[in-house]
Amino acid sequence: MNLSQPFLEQLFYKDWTTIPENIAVDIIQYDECPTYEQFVEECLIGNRPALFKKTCHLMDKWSCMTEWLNESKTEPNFDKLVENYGQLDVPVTHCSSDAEYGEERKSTMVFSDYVEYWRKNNQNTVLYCKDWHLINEIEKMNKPLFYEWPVYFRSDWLNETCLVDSKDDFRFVYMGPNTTSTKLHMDVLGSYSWSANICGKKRWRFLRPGNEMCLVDRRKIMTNSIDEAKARGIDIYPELDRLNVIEIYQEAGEIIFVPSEWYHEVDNIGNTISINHNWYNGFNILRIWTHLSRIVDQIEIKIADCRSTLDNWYEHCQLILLSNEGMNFGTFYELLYKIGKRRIETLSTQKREELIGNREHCLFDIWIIEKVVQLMLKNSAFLHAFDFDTFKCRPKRFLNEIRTYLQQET
Ligand SMILES: O=C(O)CCC(=O)C(=O)O
Ligand SMILES: [Fe+2]
Repeated sequence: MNLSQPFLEQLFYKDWTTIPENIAVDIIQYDECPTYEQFVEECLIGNRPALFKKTCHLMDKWSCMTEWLNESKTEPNFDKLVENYGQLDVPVTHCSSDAEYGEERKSTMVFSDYVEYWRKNNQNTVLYCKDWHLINEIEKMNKPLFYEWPVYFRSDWLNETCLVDSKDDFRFVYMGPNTTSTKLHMDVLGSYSWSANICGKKRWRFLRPGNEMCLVDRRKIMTNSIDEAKARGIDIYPELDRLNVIEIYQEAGEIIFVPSEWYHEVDNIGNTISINHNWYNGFNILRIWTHLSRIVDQIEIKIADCRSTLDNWYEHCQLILLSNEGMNFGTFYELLYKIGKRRIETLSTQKREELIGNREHCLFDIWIIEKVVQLMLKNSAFLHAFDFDTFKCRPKRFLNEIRTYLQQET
């Protein structure tokens, strides 16, 4: 995660306040590992999808690539999986064509029962074991991890704060038979995600931000299936002819990077196992903030009629935001505060020679947090909904702390 001083200076000069349109429409394919800075530039800041091919060797040393698979490394080793994790409870989604994304039937199964279902796999139901917090469970049991967090995705404020606070994190394992799938969706809060395929094949279909509007029907409802919209045709989806689907197949041993706010649909081909993280960091934090504030604007419009009857109307909007998205402006601010404090702490306590390039990354993180908090203080919903004295540190005081720190360090 090393950034050089010249790269950091470039970041300081960049215009971060306008979010650029995604012009590029293709997926970057890396045959060799890019440098961290190249990935930051092309994918994190460029907000473009990428595929790390097998020749990058990112997953070669992961123990799950041998332990979870049969000898020829093509199929799951069901016996071994049951031996390792059989007694654990796992979340299971019932894939069906009619439910909306996120509204499919969900249940919990004991993993050994799930594997029994999977092995037979002759039922009509298609059960997908997804969003399984296996990594967290393994850590709690103090067992060694079965994968390594690739350096490209390690600047991760979301999981960093979840882990510090021992909250449910966003590191998942997905397992399922042929035809299990994830419907068209954007990741939570417009976060990035990455997905590493252990076995089987995934067909990914991406839409660049904004292009999902072509899948909105005349009643203003968006479909959750690209194929279904195509089958219904232009009479129902008036902008369908502008739809631009970017398709890619991900093989075992390959990693996909999903940028912020790109809708995507995923189909599994064959027995498929993958590891996936959702995350955000300094490079998309302004997008996350803009995304959150856009959702609040929509909530405000929806409940505008209660404005005169509710004296804590702004607070009410934030409560809705928290329950719908798992985050509101208050918890978002606290996250920024936590990361900012941690970076200042790291810079002040670690020896310079230990930090090397990481010093620049910490400085960038603090610098961009200052930008976001500054924007937050211009948002009337933030100013009205919260009593800043209930925060660990009032935003203006926090800004002063950051500014003083940056002045002395840069
Ligand atoms: O693999 C899947 O089924 C879905 C993965 C996904 O949506 C993601 O990684 O963002
Ligand atoms: Fe996703």
